[in-house]
Amino acid sequence: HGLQMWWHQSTIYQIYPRSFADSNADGIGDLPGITSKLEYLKALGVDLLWLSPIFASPMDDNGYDISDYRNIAPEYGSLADFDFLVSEARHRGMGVILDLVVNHTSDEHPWFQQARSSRKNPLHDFYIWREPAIGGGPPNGLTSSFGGSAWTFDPSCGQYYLHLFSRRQPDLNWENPLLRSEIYQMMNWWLDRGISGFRMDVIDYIGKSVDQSIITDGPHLHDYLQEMNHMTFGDRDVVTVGETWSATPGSALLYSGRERHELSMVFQFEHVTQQWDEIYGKWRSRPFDLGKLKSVLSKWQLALADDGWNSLFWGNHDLPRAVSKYGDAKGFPLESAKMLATVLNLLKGTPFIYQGEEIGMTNVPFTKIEQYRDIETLNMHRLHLEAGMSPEEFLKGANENGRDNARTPMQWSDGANAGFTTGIPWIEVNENYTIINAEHAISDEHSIWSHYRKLIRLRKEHRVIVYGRYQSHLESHPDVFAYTRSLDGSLVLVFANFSARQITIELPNELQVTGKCLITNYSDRGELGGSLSMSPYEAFAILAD
Ligand code: TEU
Ligand code: CA
Repeated sequence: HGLQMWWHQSTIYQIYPRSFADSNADGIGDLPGITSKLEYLKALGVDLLWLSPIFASPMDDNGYDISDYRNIAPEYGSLADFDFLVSEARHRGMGVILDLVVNHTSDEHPWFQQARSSRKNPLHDFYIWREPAIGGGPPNGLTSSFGGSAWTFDPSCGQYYLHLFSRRQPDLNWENPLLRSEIYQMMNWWLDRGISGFRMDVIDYIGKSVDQSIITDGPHLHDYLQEMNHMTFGDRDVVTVGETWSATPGSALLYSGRERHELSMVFQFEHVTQQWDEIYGKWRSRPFDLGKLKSVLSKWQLALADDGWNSLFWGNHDLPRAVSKYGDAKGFPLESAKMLATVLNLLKGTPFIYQGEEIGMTNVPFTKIEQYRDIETLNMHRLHLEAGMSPEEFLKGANENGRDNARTPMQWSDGANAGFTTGIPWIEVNENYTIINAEHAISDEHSIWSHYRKLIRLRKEHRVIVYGRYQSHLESHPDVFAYTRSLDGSLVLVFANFSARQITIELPNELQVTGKCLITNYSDRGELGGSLSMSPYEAFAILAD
C-alpha cells in the first residue's frame, strides 16, 4: 500500500458555517457556534473539520466570493474566534481544514477594484480581460455555471472580464506569477495559524486557457499545483483535497499519485453527474440506476487501487441530501441512510460526512422559489423560465437537486428552529426537524448517528478497511451492491440491498463464509450460505474467520 499517511484512516466532516450553529441570534451560523458543537463532533469520532469559506465576503455565493483572504466574515466572527476554534478542536483531537477559493475572488476584493480601475494598473493582469468581439459583444462563447455569458463588460476600463461563476466572482489570472505568489503567501499565513489543510474550490479550472476556450485540465494546471505544493503545504503534515468536477481516473492519478507532489486526493463527481440530463443537467435528473452507480464506484476503486487516493462522499453543500437522492427518505429513512453509510464508508479512501448526513437529514420540500437562497438556483430559475420551462418543472428539479437542500439549518433538537438559532434563520428550517435531530440521535444506539460513529471506529480498528484490496461481486445484480476488501489474509464482505424489497440472492462459493458481523442495520449475520435473503435496504459487513 506504499506510503501510509495518517489521513488514510481519517474521516472528514464538512461544515457549512452559515447553517451549522448560530451563537448570537442573528439567524446566521458562526464560528462560536461551531466551537459550541465540538463535543458533539468528537463524540461522533470525526478527525478533521472542513469549513466551507469563512472569509470576508459580500456573500453573493455564500462566501465562495472572497473580498479579504486574511479576515473572517464579520457575521461569522473574528480571527480570535477562529484561533479559539482551532485550539479547542485540537484539544479534542480534531484538525480544521479551510476552503481555498483561488480560481476567483469577489468583485469587492481590493485586487479587483484596482484591476478594473485601468488597464495600466499593476494589478490589472491579476484578472482575465479581453477586448469586445469585433462588432461588439463578449470576446467568445464561454458561459458561466450560474447562467449566461462568462464575460461582463466593465466600462471603467472598457474591457470584458471573465467570470465562470457569478459576474461578482471574477476569475483570477493564474498565468501571472505575481498573483500566484500572493496566493502562496496567503496559504502559508493560514498554515502558520495551525490549520490541517485545504479543500480547493474548482481547482481544475486554474490552468484555464480562455483563448482556446480550455477551462479544465489546462496546459499548466499540474505545473501550478506542483509549484503550490512546493511553495506552501508540501513539507507540512497536512491534507489537501481538490474539487475537480472534470476528474477522470487518469487525471486523479496525476493529482494524487504518491510521486506527484500535488494533492492528497480529489473529489470526483461521476457518480453525481451520471444521473443528470444531457441538456438540462441537474434540473431534470434521470431515475436512480444502481448498475451505473456500482460501475462508477468500482471503476474508481480499481483505478486508484495501487496509487493515488480516493475521497468518498455522497453529499456536500452543492448536492442533494444522500438519503433523498440515493436512499428512501419516505419509506425506509433509517434503514436506507444506514445502508448508504455502510456501503460508502467501507470502501477504500477517505470518507467525508456532510453536516446533517449523520442524522439522516433530507431534502427540503420548498413549494415557492421565494424560499430559495442559492444564487445558482435563482439564476437558473430565471433562465429556464425564460427558455420556456414551466415554474412547476423547475421547482421539481430544485426540489430534487437544488443546492439549498443541503443548506437548511442543521437540526440539533425538536425545539424552535431546530435549536439552530433563537433568531430568524437566514433560510427556513426543514419541518421534519421534530423527528430528525441530533438530540434524539445521540442518545439512541440504533440511530443513524450511532451507525456512522461505529463505521468511523471500524476504519480505525481494521487495516483491511483502510488498505484492503477492493473486489466487486454480483456486478449484474440490479438491487445489490456487494464487494470484498482483502489484506494479508483478512477478508471483509460488504452487502447492500438498494431496494425497498425483500430479496433472495444466490451466493457463489467465494462468498459463502462464516465470520464476525462488523456492522448491520438489521440483526447480526455470522454465516453466509448458498442463498442470502436480504430485507429492504439491508446492509451488513462480515469479517471472515
Ligand atoms: O462548486 C463548483 C461547481 O462547479 C458547482 O457549483 C457546480 O457547478 C454546481 O453545483 C453544479 O450544479 C464550487 C463550490 O463548491 C460552489 O459552492 C461554488 O458556488 C462554486 O465552486 C464557485 O465558487
Ligand atoms: Ca450568528
